[in-house]
Formats: sequence, structure tokens, C-alpha cells
Amino acid sequence: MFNYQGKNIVIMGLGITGLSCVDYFLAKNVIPKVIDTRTEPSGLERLDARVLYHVGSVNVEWILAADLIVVSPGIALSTPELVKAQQRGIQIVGDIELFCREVNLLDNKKIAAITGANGKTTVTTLVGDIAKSSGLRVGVGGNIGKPALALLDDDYDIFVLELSSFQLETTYSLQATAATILNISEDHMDRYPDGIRQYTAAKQRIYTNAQNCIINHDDKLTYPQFTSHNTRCIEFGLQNGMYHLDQDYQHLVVNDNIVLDSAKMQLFGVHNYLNVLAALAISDALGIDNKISLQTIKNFKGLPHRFELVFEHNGVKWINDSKATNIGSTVAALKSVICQGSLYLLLGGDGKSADFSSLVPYLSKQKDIQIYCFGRDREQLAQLKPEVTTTLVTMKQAMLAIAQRVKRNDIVLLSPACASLDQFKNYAERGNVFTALAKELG
Ligand code: IK4
Repeated sequence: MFNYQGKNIVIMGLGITGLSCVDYFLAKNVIPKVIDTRTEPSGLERLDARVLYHVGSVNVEWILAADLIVVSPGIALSTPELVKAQQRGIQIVGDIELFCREVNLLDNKKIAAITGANGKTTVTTLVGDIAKSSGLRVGVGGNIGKPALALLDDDYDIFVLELSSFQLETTYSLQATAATILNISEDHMDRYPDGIRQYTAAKQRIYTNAQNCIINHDDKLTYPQFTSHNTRCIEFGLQNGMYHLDQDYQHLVVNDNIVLDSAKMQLFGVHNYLNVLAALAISDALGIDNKISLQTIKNFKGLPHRFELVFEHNGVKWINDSKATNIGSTVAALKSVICQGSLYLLLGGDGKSADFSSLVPYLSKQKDIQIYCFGRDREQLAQLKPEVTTTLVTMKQAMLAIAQRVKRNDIVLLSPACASLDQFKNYAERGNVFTALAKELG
């Protein structure tokens, strides 16, 4: 069906994903070209010597001479050179499309595909753990961990993929056994000029040709907009759907039967109970024994950089929620945090053109909140509650200031509501810096 032999293939954007695309084509004895607009893209040092590359700008000649362009999720399809290529009929895909074309040729392989504004890494990891516990050979990756194409090196029964809206935009051949949009809230508005509807439309692509759609009863944007008659929809939600919580959120309920006491889990917060319900629904759709799923859920400890208590000293808790790269994620943290003393909230980074005003009600819920803003969008963030806000350039400066004021029962929470890329390599590096400083200053 898809023959790449003798084709002129251009990979746009290097990094770990770009390298996985290069390796994929080299294994087929096709030598692609690489373009990266950055002058020193990560991964350049590991690039095979046979591969021609162009860095620091878009090589238009290469782009327009291509038979196929494979774009990184970091590159917008609205990039003028790509628009021009598309107009000339040149195919533009992402690494997930290459992966799906390959998996579709294999027999009896299952894909669980997971997207959403928030919770997708938690649910992907949890479903991966559950599938492993059930004895399946499981490849977990996509937008987290290994790039999807790197998973093809091993013989897996099932692939559990976290997919970003950017990856979905360039994917056409996905046929998931189970697909979910966990929730939708504003993110990446710098890449979606038409707003949340455009972001939603990208995420909706996950349902195309899915056997089972796992949807959030309380979030209409997660309902499939184009249903086909052979798709089954399974709902999770707070009080409705096949998978829901009981009145006081103490228990997880499936088909009107209590299956789990939420206090028996190591995850907490209503948003996490919903993540667990979604993971359970996906696991059931994959045909995994419920008992195994529930036991794995009880054992699951949560993820690094995700509301992670990284240091506690003199009654002060330091919580790393660096993975909160959008408003919805910070709202979830503020809803679930329990604080007897003052809450020192670190907000800052690249807001990606977000309207932060929806954060305001949650900043007032906490009786004693002190806000510290840093990074590119610090001034904009400081307007939310200026009377309790201190503004500094870096997260480190903010933490130094906080360290002089904290007392017993206080919490220092990094839940920045922004991407980190203005001052860090990624959210993980930001979280590691926070953790190291917490241990040093606390
Ligand atoms: N050519 C080229 C080229 C390729 C990539 C030029 C620049 C880049 C920028 C790469 C990347 C940015 C891959 C990416 C990316 C951003 C994949 C995903 C994303 S993301 O927007 O989905 N993730 C950020 C976010 O959610 O805001 C993560 C932010 C963080 O880690 O703090 O390089």
C-alpha cells in the first residue's frame, strides 16, 4: 500500500521523534533528508552520517521537491512553506501516521489511543500498567516515553499511545480498539488561532475508525462529532455514565456496582478518580479482567512532576506539579490541594496565548494564598490577584523569596499553568530544578 522505496522523503523537526522517523526509513533502505528550523536541534549529534540535513531555517527547495513530508508535533501545519507544499499536493504526515500504517499491516494488534487536555499521561501509564499486569506484551509511548515508531522494534500485543492534538492533526490511518478524549479545556491557543473549536477538532480525529470511544459524560466536547454506526460509545463521568462516582465521591461505580473505595488508591482528587474511571473503561474495552485492573489501580503511585510531594521539612510541603502546562491542570491542583497554612503558588512560563482569567475563582478559594509569578508571561499572570502577588524573572528567584517566608503547615506548589520552554528544556527539567531547590532551600 505505502511504498517508500525511491521516494524523496523530508523529515521536518529532529529531536527524539525525528530521529525515530529517520531510523524507520533507514531500516527500509530509504535515506530521508532532515530539516530543522532551530540552529542546534536536539538529536543532531546522533544523526546517521548518510542523512543530509539543513538547520536554522526551512529549506523550501527540499520541501517542494519532496514526495512525502514527515512533520514534528513541534511544527505548525500553518507554516507557510508547508501550506505551499500541501497546495501542490505533497503528502504531509506525522510519525503516528507512519506507525499506524505499519500496525494496520500486522494481525491481531490492538491500539489504545488516549488524548485530552489533562490526565492523558496518567491514564496512558495506568492502562499500560494494567495491560502488563494482565500478561500482555505492551508498548507504551507516543507523546510520552518512546516515540511510537520505536515501539515497532519489539513484538507487542498491544500499543498504549498518548497522542497530542498536534500528532492527531497529521494522522489519518489510526484504527484504535479503544480511543478516548478525556476532557477538553483551553490549551495551545498560540497554535490554534481559531480557538478551542479548532483544538477540539484536532482531538476528535482520535475517534476515526475506533471500535470503542470512551467519552466524558460531563464534557460534551469529548463526544464524537462524526459517529459511524459500528462505533460503541462508553461513558465515564461524575454522576452519570456506565463508569461514575457515588454521591460523595467516595466510591467508583461500574454498572451500578461499587468496584473501588477511592480512599484505597494512592491517587487523590476528583480529577484523578475520573482518570481512573477512564482507565478502567479502556481496560474493559480491551478485554482485560476487571480484578487485575482494580488491583493495578490500587498499586499505582502516580507520576513524577504530577502533583508530586518532593520534599517535606519543618512542616512545609513542597509539591512539584510542573506537568501543569495549562490552566485546567492548575485548576485541578487548586481544587484538590488541602492546606492548613499559607499556599505559595508558583505560576509562570509561556502561557501560549491563554486567557488566564478563568483561574481567578480558584485563587480566591484558598483563604491564604501567596502567588509568585515568573517567566515570559509573569506580568500577565500577576494581574490575576495583584494584591497577593510577587513578580520575579526566574523560578529560582521566586523560590528564594518564598523560602524566606514559609512556616509550618504551609505548602509551596509549583503548578505553573504554562509551558516551560521559555526558560527550560521541558516541564521535566523545570520540575527537577524545583525539586533540587526545594531540598536545598527547604
Ligand atoms: N523544525 C523544527 C522544529 C521542531 C520543534 C522547531 C521547533 C521545535 C520546538 C518539539 C518542540 C516543541 C516537539 C514538541 C514541541 C511542543 C512536541 C510537543 C510540544 S507541546 O506543545 O505539545 N508540549 C508542550 C506543551 O504542552 O505546552 C510542553 C511544554 C513543556 O514541556 O513545558 O520543539
